[in-house]
Amino acid sequence: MSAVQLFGDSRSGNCYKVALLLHLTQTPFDWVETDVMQGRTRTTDFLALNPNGRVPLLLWPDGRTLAESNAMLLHLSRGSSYFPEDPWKQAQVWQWLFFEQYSHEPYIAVVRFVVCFARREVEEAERVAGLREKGYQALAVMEKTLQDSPFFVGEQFSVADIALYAYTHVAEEGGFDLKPYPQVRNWLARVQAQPGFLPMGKACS
Ligand SMILES: N[C@@H](CCC(=O)N[C@@H](CS)C(=O)NCC(=O)O)C(=O)O
Repeated sequence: MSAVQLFGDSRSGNCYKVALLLHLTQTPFDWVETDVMQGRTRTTDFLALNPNGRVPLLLWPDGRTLAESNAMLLHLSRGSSYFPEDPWKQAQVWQWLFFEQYSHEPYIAVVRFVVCFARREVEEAERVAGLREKGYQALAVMEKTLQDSPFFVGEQFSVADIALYAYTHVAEEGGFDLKPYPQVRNWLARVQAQPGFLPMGKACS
């Protein structure tokens, strides 16, 4: 039986976080490169799989699909060490996954996209400045949290860390300065030191 397929753009942190978890859990999968800049998520074939027209997307051999990177992290981490057993800790994981999608990714990832891929930093200077300010607010929340614990949910490296790592470790590609965030930088190194860690290819120069 063939493996689950992960449709993703290799420059995308949302796609990388799913590949990283699959790699850490040694789950076989086939990566299907789907170039968002070429509109590959907006073709009729892709929209039939995900009407929301976005990657990542998981497609199982029996035809089931799952969209939304953090839903994938939750589903794929069940029963593994990357998702805690304790219900309170599970709620804390959800808290950080929602934080990532509402208060972090829309700023840190979007600035990186505008600067690095769309290359419109000059044309969209005002928008970028506003997004950067919100991105720095997210980094400040992370810095404060990591003063008290090595990972986002205590001592255990979890999918909360994987979700937040994806765009934080490439924040500098969007012009964010991580020097004033020593706890965040130490945490990035702790994530990179996890056994089985898979780096994301350098996407932007
Ligand atoms: N909330 C979604 C966001 C997915 C998303 O924005 N994907 C981008 C790439 S990172 C995309 O597919 N963009 C192509 C498009 O909108 O056409 C998730 O976490 O999976």
